[in-house]
Amino acid sequence: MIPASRNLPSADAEQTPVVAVVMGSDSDLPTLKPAIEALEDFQIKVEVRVLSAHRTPREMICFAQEAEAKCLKVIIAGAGGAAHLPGMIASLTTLPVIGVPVKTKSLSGVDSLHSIVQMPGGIPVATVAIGGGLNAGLLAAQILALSDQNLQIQLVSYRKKMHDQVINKDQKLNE
Ligand code: RP5
Repeated sequence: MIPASRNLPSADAEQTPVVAVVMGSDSDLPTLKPAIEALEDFQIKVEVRVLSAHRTPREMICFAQEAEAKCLKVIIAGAGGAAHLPGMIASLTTLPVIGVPVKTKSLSGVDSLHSIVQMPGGIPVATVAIGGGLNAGLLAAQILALSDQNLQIQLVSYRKKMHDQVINKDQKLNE
């Protein structure tokens, strides 16, 4: 069944976040900030939440269960250490979940990476690199661009800018 909130009038729809950036602790914010900033640069409305799979499990479940009805389209979830937050959220929704392994002091984030990337078959989490907040934001934008031509154009222009920067640097080295 299509949730009633999907039929929002367009003014309200513009105000409704379509991507959620969730982190296990506010200490994860520096890692997730590039995702938030990239999405905002593309004028994508973002909901930012601190929700812990082990410290606030009920709130996390509530968020994941309500995500689709709230018209969210993609969830980015970052956590460190025994980083079960992205997988737990993915188990409660069929929205695409992008996992961001947060770098840790003791194991440099390899623990986070393994926790997030090694999901058993059936419940996928699209995992980016350790500390890969920027790519998580860009991947979320690319998913949204599948049904948003204006966003697709912006992404092409973002890539062109990157391309031109490399060409300029290459030319300068050979001047
Ligand atoms: C995880 O534990 C969080 O995602 C964070 O990366 C890590 C440490 O949390 P704090 O002790 O900084 O709150 O749940």
